[in-house]
Amino acid sequence: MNNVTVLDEFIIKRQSEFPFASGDLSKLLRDISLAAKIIHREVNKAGLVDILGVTDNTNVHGETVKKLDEFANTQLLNALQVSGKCCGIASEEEEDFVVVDNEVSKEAKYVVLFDPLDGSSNIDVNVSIGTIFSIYRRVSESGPCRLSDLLQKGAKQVAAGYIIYGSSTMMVYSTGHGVNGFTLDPSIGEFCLSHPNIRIPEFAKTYSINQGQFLLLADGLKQYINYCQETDAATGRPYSMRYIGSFVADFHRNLINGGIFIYPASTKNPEGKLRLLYECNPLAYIAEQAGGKATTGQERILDIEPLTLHQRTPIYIGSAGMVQQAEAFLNPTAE
Ligand code: AHM
Ligand code: MG
Repeated sequence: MNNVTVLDEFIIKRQSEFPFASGDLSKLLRDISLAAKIIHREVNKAGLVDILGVTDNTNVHGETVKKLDEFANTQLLNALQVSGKCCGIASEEEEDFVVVDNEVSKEAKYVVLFDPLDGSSNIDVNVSIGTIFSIYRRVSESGPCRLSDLLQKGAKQVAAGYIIYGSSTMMVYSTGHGVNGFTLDPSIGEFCLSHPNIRIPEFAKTYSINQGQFLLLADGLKQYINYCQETDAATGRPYSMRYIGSFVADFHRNLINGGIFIYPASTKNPEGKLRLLYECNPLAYIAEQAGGKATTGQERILDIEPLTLHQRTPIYIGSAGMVQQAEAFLNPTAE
C-alpha cells in the first residue's frame, strides 16, 4: 500500500500545524471516529442479527426509536463521557442535555451535539444512513456545563462532520480549514484519506426535495421546482431529482457531485422537519467549508441563535449558485 494517510495520522499532522493546540479537539475527533467504527460494524450486520425492529420506546419527538438508533446513541454517549475532553453532550435521541461531570472531564472545554443515526426509516431497507456531529467550545468558564454552552449559533462550531454508512463507510469532517473525506477500509479497520480538500461545484444539475409535499409548499418554492423541470439547454435543465430520504446521504451526494437539497417549511411543517443543532448546523458548516451555502431561504443557517435544543429549521443547502437561485424565487422583491 502506497501513500495511504489514515485518519489518526491526518488529525495529528493537522494539529501540529497549530502550535498552541492542546490536542483536545484531536482526541475528541478520534473518539468519535472510534465510536463510528463500532456503529459501522453493527449497521453492517443489521440484516443478520436480531437487532432490527422497533423498541417499546419513542424518542422525544414522539417518533418510534429503532434499536440501531439506541445502539448508536449509546456508543457515542459512552465514547464522549470517557474521553475526558467533553463536558456536555446533546443528542437528538435525548430529551435533555447530558452533563459530563466525572473526574477525567473536570477541565474539559468542549461540548458535542449529535444525531446518532440519521435517516433511521431507511435502516430496515438497506439504504444509506449516517451519524452527524457538531463540536463547540464551552462558553461558561468552569463548573458543570450549562444549557447556554450547547445553545450556540452554528458559526461558533470549531468542528463538525458526519459518517455515512453506505456502499462504503466514510467520515467527512472539517475543523474550519476545508473539508476532508476518509473511507473506512474494513480489512485494516482504518479510515483512509480518499477525498482530500472537497469543494462543492458552484452549479450542478440535481435538486433534492420530497416532492410529494408539492401542494403544501410556498408559491415561490413551487415556482423554483417548476424552473428545475423546464427544458433549457443553456442551463442543462431539466435537472434530475434525487431524494433518498436520508439527509446525510442526500447531502453527501450533492457535496461530491453538486446540487441543492431542500427541506422547506410547509403547511404541514411550518418550521421544516430537520433539527438546527443536530442536523442543519453541522452540515451547513461542512457546506460552507467546501465553498457551498446553507440558508433557511431567508437567512444563513449558521447565524441562527438557537432557543431550544430540539428546534427545527427549513434548510436550503448545497451548491452556492443553486441556493442563491432558489432564494431568488422565494424572495422575488429582495433583489
Ligand atoms: P430522522 O432523524 O428521524 O431520521 O429524520 C430525518 C430524516 C432526514 O434524514 C431526511 O432528510 C428526512 O428525514 C426525510 O423526511 P421526509 O420523509 O419527510 O422526506
Ligand atoms: Mg435525523
